[in-house]
Amino acid sequence: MQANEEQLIGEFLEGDGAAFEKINQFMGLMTRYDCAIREVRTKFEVLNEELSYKAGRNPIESITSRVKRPVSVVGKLKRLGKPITVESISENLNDVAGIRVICSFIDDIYKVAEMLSVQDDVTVVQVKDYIQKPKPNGYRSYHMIVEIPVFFSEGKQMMRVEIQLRTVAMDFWASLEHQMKYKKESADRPEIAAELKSCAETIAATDARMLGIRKRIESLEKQTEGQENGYSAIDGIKPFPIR
Ligand code: 0O2
Repeated sequence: MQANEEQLIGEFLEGDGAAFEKINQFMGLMTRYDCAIREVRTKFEVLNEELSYKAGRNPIESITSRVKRPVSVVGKLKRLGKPITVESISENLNDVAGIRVICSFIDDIYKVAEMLSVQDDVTVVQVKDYIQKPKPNGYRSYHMIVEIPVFFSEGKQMMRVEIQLRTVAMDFWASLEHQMKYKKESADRPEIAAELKSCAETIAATDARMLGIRKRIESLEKQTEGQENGYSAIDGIKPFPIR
């Protein structure tokens, strides 16, 4: 926080030192969550870079992130019946730091999730696979809560980050569905909910078909490559080169 911001808040609180201290602690915690996001984002960027070099395509299309807004943090603590304190935030909330990883294909989601999980500074706290088991409304995504160490000036702190992995198509559905939730009166109507669910299923089927197409192309490329090298690449088994 900039010095003039501190001054402004101090003036706003009319010299209430205790409240000012709490705001300072809150801002400090939010900054630490922001740093945790950067650490996890870098891990995904590194994986994307390496996999793109190895496979000639990017498994990750884009990454977005956010630190939960103060009003949402307080709202969630209230909903959970937990104390509204700075300590309570890190004790009770897993999704203050959130990162969304948009992948090209369904198998990319599982590939990058697995590659992150096996890193020895990453602890997977929770996984919710809404791809294998979609929500009743049709929502699909792969959710993980991970804990990672972040090194600050006063030492190491374990920070939790919520990761949502989904395909471009799943993201398209979730973003529009999220927008329409705000128009509550129409979103609650069963025929609209059914239409939205049907769209989610069409999208899931399209995702599966796109993956099928990519796999067919890859297998054709392997065959051609094999023939060029004098190999026959049937079922991935490479016999001795034909002389
Ligand atoms: P925002 O603004 O995206 O942060 P919990 O976090 O455990 O208390 P829940 O619902 O059990 O609550 O967690 P879950 O299932 O892991 O979902 C958390 C996040 O997933 C939500 O965050 C949404 O971002 C997304 N999500 C879950 N279900 C849906 C859905 O049906 N539609 C859409 N569009 N997104 C969904 P927040 O906190 O709700 O909001």
